[in-house]
Amino acid sequence: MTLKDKYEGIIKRYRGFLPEIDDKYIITINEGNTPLIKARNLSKLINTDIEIYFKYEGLNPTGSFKDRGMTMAVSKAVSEGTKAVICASTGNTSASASAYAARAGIKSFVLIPEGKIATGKLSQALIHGATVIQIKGNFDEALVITKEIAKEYDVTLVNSVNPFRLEGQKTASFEIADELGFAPDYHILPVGNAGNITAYWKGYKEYYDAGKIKSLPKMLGFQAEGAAPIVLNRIIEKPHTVATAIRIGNPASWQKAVAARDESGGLIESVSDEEILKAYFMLASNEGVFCEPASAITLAGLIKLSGRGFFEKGSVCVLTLTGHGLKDPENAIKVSKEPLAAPCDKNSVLKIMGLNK
Ligand code: AN7
Repeated sequence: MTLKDKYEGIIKRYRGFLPEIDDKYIITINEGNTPLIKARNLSKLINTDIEIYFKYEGLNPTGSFKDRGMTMAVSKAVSEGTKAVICASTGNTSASASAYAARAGIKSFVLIPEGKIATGKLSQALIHGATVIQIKGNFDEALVITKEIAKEYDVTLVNSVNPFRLEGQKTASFEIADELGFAPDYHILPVGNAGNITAYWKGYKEYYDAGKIKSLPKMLGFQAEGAAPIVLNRIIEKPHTVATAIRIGNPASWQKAVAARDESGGLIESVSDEEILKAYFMLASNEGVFCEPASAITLAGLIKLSGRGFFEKGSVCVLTLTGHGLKDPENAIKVSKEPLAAPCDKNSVLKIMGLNK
């Protein structure tokens, strides 16, 4: 590969499908181009005859899919002379916004719900130099404050209500279609603020209109039972779930997600925290793929649907694993066996290994 062909992020790769941004304003950390991993052991384990692929978005520069949207939103903000960005976040948006702002040399302000974001994400916002403001409230309340500030002051809102965010995020659909050579039959996503499912559906439709794919997937979204406003069709004032990334009770892209569901002939349903954690452990321990609990909801959803005979034999099903497991090590340790302790000698270790004769 020559330097000319070097991968430089989603804006350059998918320029023809994105709002125009002059090269000199592009802020990229080479996001995107994430692996599409075929499941090796899971189909058998859950007794299904569908083909399962993981779009492993945890391998983006800040460890989540948010980077695809953030390169667009921050580049656009920089092109307009913005000096600061602001977001409310359950964690990943704040990690991404602060990293892209650091790279752009502008300020970032992030509002997060106190005590309810995974440690890895908090460490990211802090080390990238954001002004981190923990509020005694939830994400939905933080978003209201954030939107008001962005309206009244000279700071750019980079939550997914910023349309450039969704533009960037839709490129994941392009990558999947480019790699498979066709669109999957089903695409499963976690639904929090509902931006990503909206973006993926937009991406698939644009590729279809451009003649790049000949069919469209059915979009299948999943919310956690304690934070399932779209499923229950009402705002949840006090959302709760172990999957803190999607602890959201009033999604900003609510109607757009409903449209993606209905236009595609898909569904949005919920699963319990118990099902989420079971899928989380199953994925890591059987496929070697470590994602955060919110991402594992996709597998929990697949298992639920598969159990009631939802999928036709041979269907191709892509699951977006939205964030890396290392963001939330506490949950990983909680669902796993405890490490074993041994005195510092070989025989004791062999005994624990079951190899003592
Ligand atoms: C790992 O970071 O809302 O439905 O503020 O971090 O597009 O909101 C994160 C959301 C799924 C849900 N998986 O996506 C935030 C934030 C992970 C996430 C979602 C999020 P949307």
